[in-house]
This record gives sequence, structure tokens and C-alpha cells, in this order.
Amino acid sequence: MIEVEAAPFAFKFDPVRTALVVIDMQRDFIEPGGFGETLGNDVSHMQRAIGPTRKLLQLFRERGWPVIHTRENHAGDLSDCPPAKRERGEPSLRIGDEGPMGRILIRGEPGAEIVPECAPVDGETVIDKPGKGAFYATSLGDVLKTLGANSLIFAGVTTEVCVQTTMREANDRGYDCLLIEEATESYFPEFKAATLEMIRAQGGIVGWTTPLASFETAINQ
Ligand code: TIU
Repeated sequence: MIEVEAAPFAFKFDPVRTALVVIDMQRDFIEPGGFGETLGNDVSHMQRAIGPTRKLLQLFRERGWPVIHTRENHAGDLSDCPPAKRERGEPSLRIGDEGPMGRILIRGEPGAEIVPECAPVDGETVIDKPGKGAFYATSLGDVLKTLGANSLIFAGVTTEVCVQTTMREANDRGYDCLLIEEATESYFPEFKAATLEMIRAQGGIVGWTTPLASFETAINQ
């Protein structure tokens, strides 16, 4: 077992029963002209998560530990996009509309790809998901059962939307979940801070959080 200094207390995991889950590190959320910006967000904050997520990927790859990437996206005919999701609010472009990186949040379009720094490599699982939670309408649960995982390390964007939703889904399915603090970002710094706090409140009601350096120190011991 590996023991990581974390909040609200030490996180212990068996590396042969652990996977890294990187949530939605897509150009649509991170770069100007994508889905995140169409919703009215300042996407510049997102850049901060790229370096630490890349480092985390490197740590898992060096050890041959499993890596799973998710991508929020929809079929070109929008058959998996609830009208309520597409029609809500007054975005500058809606899901499926043509934008500077191709059709917004559509599978296979340039904007829906993972940023090059965090791109999947051969052998890594990529889960396309229509919702915010990565377990909803996907094979993630089956993939994790096949791996025999009981602990999940989380990174990705955005902290309070797809990362938190997926961590809550995972928590309800019995996984111990650790979020790496610098490897996640929100469009709203105060939402990121609040989400980290609510994850670890009440004795780790959703899971644990830790700085990347603490995780790296623990796995190097
Ligand atoms: N809008 C926002 O903060 N996030 C999303 O729509 N999706 C993800 O978090 N991936």
C-alpha cells in the first residue's frame, strides 16, 4: 500500500488497484473559441491545469499504471444531446454550431480533442461521455471492474462541474477518490476552492485532495 499525505487525512491505495482518471482536458474547455468560452467564461484559468496534469500522466506512464481519459462530447446528429442541454441559456454558440475549432462539443471535431500536452497514448482508455458525470451512459464502470480498481486518482476540468460530478458518482459506487489539487481548474477560482473544501469536508464525504508534490513524494518512497 502507498500512503499519501492528503486532506482530510492520509490516502492509502494499492497501486495495482488504482487508475488515473483525467476528466475532459479538451480544447473546447481550455482554449478560446470553444464550448467554455461560448458559455461566457474566461478560459485563461484553465491553462494552469495543463502542466500538473501532464506531470501526473508521466508519473502513471512511467510505472505502467492504468490511465483513463474522458471527453465530454456529442454525436454529430446530436442524438445523445438532451435538448435541455443545448437550448439552455444564451451562449454565443450552441452545441453543434460551427465555431473556430469546428462544431462546438461534437465528437471528432478539433475542439473536442484533448489538448496535445495531455493527449492519450497507445493503450490508454478514452471514454466519450454525453453528460457531466463520466459514469452516466458510458462504459467507465465496466472498464474499472475489468481493471479491478478500487481507488481513483482524479485530474481535469472543470473542478466543480465534470470532475466533482464524476467523483461523486465514483464515491457512490464504492471507489476511494483522490483529487490532485493543481491538476484541476475552474473558470471560477472561488468555486475551485469551495469544491476542494466540500470534497474533503465531513471526514472526506466525497474523497481526498492533495498537492501534486505530496502524491509524487508518496509514490517515490
Ligand atoms: N461549464 C463547465 O464548467 N464545465 C463543463 O461544461 N464541462 C466540464 O466540466 N467538463
